[in-house]
Amino acid sequence: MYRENFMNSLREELLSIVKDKLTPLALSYGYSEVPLETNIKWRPQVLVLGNYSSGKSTLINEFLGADIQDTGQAPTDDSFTIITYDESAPANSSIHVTEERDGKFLLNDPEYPFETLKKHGQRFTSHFRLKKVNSPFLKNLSIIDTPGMVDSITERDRGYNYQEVIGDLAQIADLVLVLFDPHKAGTIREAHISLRDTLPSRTFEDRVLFVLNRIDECDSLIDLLRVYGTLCWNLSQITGRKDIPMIHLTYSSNVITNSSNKFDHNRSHLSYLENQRDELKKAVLQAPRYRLDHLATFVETHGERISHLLEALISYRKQLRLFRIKYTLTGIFISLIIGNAVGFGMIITDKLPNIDQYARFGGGGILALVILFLWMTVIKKYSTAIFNRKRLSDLDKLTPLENQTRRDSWQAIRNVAYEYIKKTSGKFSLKKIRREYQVVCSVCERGSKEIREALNELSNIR
Ligand SMILES: Nc1nc2c(ncn2[C@@H]2O[C@H](COP(=O)(O)OP(=O)(O)O)[C@@H](O)[C@H]2O)c(=O)[nH]1
Ligand SMILES: [Mg+2]
Repeated sequence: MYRENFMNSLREELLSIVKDKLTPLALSYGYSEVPLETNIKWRPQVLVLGNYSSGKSTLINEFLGADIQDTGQAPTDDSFTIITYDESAPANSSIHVTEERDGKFLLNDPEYPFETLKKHGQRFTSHFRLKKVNSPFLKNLSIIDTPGMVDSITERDRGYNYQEVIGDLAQIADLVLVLFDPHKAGTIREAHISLRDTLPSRTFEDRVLFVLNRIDECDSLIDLLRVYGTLCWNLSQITGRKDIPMIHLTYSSNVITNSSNKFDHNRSHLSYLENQRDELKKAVLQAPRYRLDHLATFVETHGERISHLLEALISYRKQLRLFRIKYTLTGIFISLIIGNAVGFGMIITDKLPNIDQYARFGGGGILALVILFLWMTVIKKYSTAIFNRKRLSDLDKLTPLENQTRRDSWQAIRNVAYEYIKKTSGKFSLKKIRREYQVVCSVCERGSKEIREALNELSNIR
């Protein structure tokens, strides 16, 4: 209970940092079109991915304790289903779907974090739905069941970009389960590419759990080891890493007790792996804890990027200020030279003899003022436009990019900086932006340190 309260208050605190400190800046500088907290304000979420028939829905049904999702050998269910808790349902009633909603509702209700998925179009909307279930398993998390990956189905057949949808959902999710089955241990490229491209690289390993499911279908222990080896090999080929990620080996005992022909195999080794299902269940129930890590990384990543953006804008604004000072001084200098030259010229050459000396000198002064006026209005506008054009064409000079982290964050915000400078032509207050920069820096430095300390403290609480 104490641990739960601690986690809730930490979660609230992190959300309020995002809401109060980062979102106002993200919106005003065009870093994001929707409040940053849109995707993370809801319950912790577990995304279940995998080939079709790898047993995603069966596994989910087992977690929930009832047949909530359709299952079957053929690719039956081609929808993305959000399965969430129904608090209003009586606790003692049998586990069942208490309410169903369609994609249109789900994408438009601000209570849910799926607003950003609207862009995937009508076909996606009709393959997106919500089920409310009164299963206690869902008390602190929601599950997203997905249609399986089928190599023969192209994006055009689906009518929406599957990989992009997976990528967007993975960003929202706190934990991603990737399921394989012994028959198709090699076809994981599609899922992996979406995950790799969308999850920040440093969170990838923490957030993704690989599961080799349906291991009861391996004829023997040797067969299982062969399949496991193939999967490891494929994973290392795709991830480009030599170390092998943890792979949970599991199967659904409900299914094998229901199908008699499975008893032919020599499956004595399965008894050693019996506990794996529970381990996996435990790991999934950790989703609220992953949510905190996710939030902490979210604060760090966005804080870092926004501070980088402000830093670039400050650097641009300073260069513009220097340009303006130099420009004004040059204008004063030129107008004084020309005014004086004309004044003295008229005196020396003794042109206009009926006008006295002071008036001739005054004439030079007026000419100087006219030149300065033109310099500071028409010519200034033109020169500033040239200055801006030059800066925009060489934007990378605005910020030092000494290491990969800096280059990555610059990549994420370069375009935002470009659009903001273009839109404002540099008419923004240096003082204000400096103040905002201080705020974000304090979030990045002090905030994230305190968050990590709190997370460490949390792992010490039983
Ligand atoms: N033998 C065996 N069959 C399973 C297991 N899990 C699921 N199945 C069967 O595999 C088929 C596909 O399962 P389903 O959950 O619909 O897969 P999904 O397409 O990934 O959602 C169904 O007929 C299940 O009964 C398992 O662990 N062992
Ligand atoms: Mg399914």
